[in-house]
Amino acid sequence: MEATASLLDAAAVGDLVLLDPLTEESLLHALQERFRHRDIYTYIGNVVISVNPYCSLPIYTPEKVQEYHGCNFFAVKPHIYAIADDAYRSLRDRDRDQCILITGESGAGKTEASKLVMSYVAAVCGKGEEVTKVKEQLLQSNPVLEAFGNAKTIRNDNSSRFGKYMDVEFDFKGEPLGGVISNYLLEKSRIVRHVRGERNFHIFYQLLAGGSAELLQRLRLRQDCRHYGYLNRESCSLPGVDDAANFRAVQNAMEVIGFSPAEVTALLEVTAVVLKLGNVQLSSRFQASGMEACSIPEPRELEEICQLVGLDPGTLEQALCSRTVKARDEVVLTSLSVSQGYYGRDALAKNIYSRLFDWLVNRINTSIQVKPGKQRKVMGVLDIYGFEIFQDNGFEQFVINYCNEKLQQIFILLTLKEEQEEYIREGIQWTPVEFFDNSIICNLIENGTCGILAMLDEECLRPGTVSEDTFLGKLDQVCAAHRHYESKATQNAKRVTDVSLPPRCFRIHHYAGKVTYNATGFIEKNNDLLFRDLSQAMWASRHPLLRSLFPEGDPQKVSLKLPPTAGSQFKASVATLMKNLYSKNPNYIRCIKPNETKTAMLFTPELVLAQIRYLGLLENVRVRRAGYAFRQLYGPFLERYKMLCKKTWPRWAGSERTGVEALLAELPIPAEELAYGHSKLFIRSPRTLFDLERRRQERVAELATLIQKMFRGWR
Ligand code: AD9
Ligand code: MG
Repeated sequence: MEATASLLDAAAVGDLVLLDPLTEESLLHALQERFRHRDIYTYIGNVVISVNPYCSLPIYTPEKVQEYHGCNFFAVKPHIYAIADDAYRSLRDRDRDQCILITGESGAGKTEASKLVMSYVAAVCGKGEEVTKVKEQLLQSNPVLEAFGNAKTIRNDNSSRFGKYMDVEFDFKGEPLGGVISNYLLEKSRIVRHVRGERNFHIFYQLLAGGSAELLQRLRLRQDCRHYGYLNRESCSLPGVDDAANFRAVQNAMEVIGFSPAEVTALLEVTAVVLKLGNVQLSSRFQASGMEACSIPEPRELEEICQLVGLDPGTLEQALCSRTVKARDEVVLTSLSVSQGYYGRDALAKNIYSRLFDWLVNRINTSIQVKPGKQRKVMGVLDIYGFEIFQDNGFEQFVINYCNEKLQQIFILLTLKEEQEEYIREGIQWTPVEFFDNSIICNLIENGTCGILAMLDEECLRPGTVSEDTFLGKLDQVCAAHRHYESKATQNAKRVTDVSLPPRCFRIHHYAGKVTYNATGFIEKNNDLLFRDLSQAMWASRHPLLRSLFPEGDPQKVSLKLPPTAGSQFKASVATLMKNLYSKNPNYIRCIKPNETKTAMLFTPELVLAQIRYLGLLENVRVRRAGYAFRQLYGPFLERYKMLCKKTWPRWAGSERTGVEALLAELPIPAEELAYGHSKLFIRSPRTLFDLERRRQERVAELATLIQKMFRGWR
């Protein structure tokens, strides 16, 4: 039992529930010591903390899979395979749907962790031709989604720019049937802009590096990525990354999933359109009326786009350079300025790509979905962006942190629920514990009419001039008294002078810390509008895939209703996700990034400490040992400690439980420290367990000396 094997060396504790004393420092110290010994995994109960080693460790071999297959969770070293195995067996044998929630900041190892879980489960969940095919399809969804949804960022060379939740479905024998993937909030702004040193989504570089001459010609693409305005002109390739080989892997993966050659071609054609849109240059021209207008002086790129997707160049040009406005019964065509034209062009590229990504997820789902009516058990894996606190935090950080706030809420609810259920199962009295309930922060953001998201929507819908200032004014009116909200106005009222807020900012006190959000861009990003002329132009295309991405472009279906805002869509999908997670048995993997430089085996304490806070690990331990810090089945407990009592040593003839009772009755342990459940013993504080362990070690030493003496006597 690794969890208590070396308890007297607190730094090497495999389960932080047993830390004593429990402080941020002791937690940090324990993780650092374990990391120094290359133990990257540590538990908090059945929560796994994973510290990214940034180098390959020999702990994911087929032998390791065997070692953890069917293991006793607490009898082996902490490992991600142990949690995967425990979750899988609980699903298969006890019919409990599972979810695996993976959180952590960018580069902490979430995506790697999700792949390790999936590959472990794939390795142990059945054989046979049909099953192998399903497994292959499920696993091959990764390279495809990573190609289209991941990019190199400063923090991570393979950063997921979308949130992903995948339900894998199993039959009653525990063999996989298929699955469903949901995606959240793709960072589409990356399509048109990325900071120096980062890249656009991998697929563009992969396509240019790996596409055959024939394919590129067909897509009217040039191989040199520096030719494309949306791609990084400085560095197209990445050290250690073979974009061409990855493209072949993506093509192969699509084939395995079941994409037809025509679908792959259509997908790549639309991808090429996005890339080429970035090269459509606009310039200003003066009309006869003297008004400035926008035009496309060099039509080649535009014409090629139109050839690719069956569009009339005149239609696209008009949609890019002008806008139809309805005034009373008249339809007037007004010319756009060059900057408006570029704004529309970029909005179009972002919209095409993000809708294409949604299409891709749906297409994969069509292949892997399970036929209705089949009985199934489900294991969900969530790989989603962690809490973000940057120098400058915008709308994206706001929604990401909202999502994390919800995950923290569900974590507390589920952990407490699980604890409670275990106590009820074991027939032990449950006394509720004090913990920080973050629903007050969730409410501040999502409350129906007076939450921040609702007020933002209201501003977006209001006719007339709306701006971030009016939005902030409204927030101040409604939220001023909220404990977790702070703005210039509330600071003035409360005469807070310590950390002043920059202009146009508000601050939220999240469970993981205070975050200052800059409201600039909130309204535009929440609105996420695409000029109607552009969606109508796309719908006019003869390319079935492109056309299907813009159903609202059908002139017959012109609706006066505004589409749902980005914030309200996100809120709705988070609500669905929470409902889904709440119905399952949760398993947590909390990932930590130990350094900023992606250096192998380097641990920067300040950086880890910040994450211990963001991840709420201390709260995690507190909730976890809310009632009793330690619990174990009577059998293994008696086996380990029976030497401490003459009655139970070397053998106890009665039941395991009476043996444990007899053993503990001999020791000076206060009664309130212990509780006897139906199958398990519960110990309230870690100290009692340490004490038992110390006694055991002393007894082992005594016995060893005794045996030595006996040997000497014999000789
Ligand atoms: V992001 O929020 O998507 O930007 P992730 O997903 O948390 O981020 P990712 O899993 O992509 O991070 O890990 C980043 C890099 O760390 C990987 O590309 C690996 O090089 C490295 N890594 C992560 N986990 C492990 C591991 N268990 N062993 C070795 C690892 N290397
Ligand atoms: Mg990732």
